[in-house]
Amino acid sequence: MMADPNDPGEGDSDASVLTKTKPKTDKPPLYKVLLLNDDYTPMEFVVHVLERFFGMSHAQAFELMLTVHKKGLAVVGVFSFEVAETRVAQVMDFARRHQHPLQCTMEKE
Ligand code: TYC
Repeated sequence: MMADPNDPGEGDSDASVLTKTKPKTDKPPLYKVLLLNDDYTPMEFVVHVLERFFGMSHAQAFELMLTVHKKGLAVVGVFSFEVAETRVAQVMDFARRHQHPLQCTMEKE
């Protein structure tokens, strides 16, 4: 016997599917974009990356580059998932095209 195509079956009326209520006020998750130090990427290149992809002034970019150089890493900014993912991809692609080993990653806040 063929199933009646108009019969919703259990799919639409399954009492075992629990309804989860999610408050609309939940803030979207934020992601930190981190820049990592290495021994080879030129300082001026890192400064340029920070100006170009993160809209920093030369002074801000230079200061953050020095923080990464001295401490090993630093948070460049905090963004939505999509923006963080795009910035990381832009930095990694730009570094790769210039054959620098610069690493940029993201992590959930
Ligand atoms: N340590 C690098 C140098 O001495 C400079 C550098 C800074 C590299 C920050 C990466 O994220 C970085 N040339």
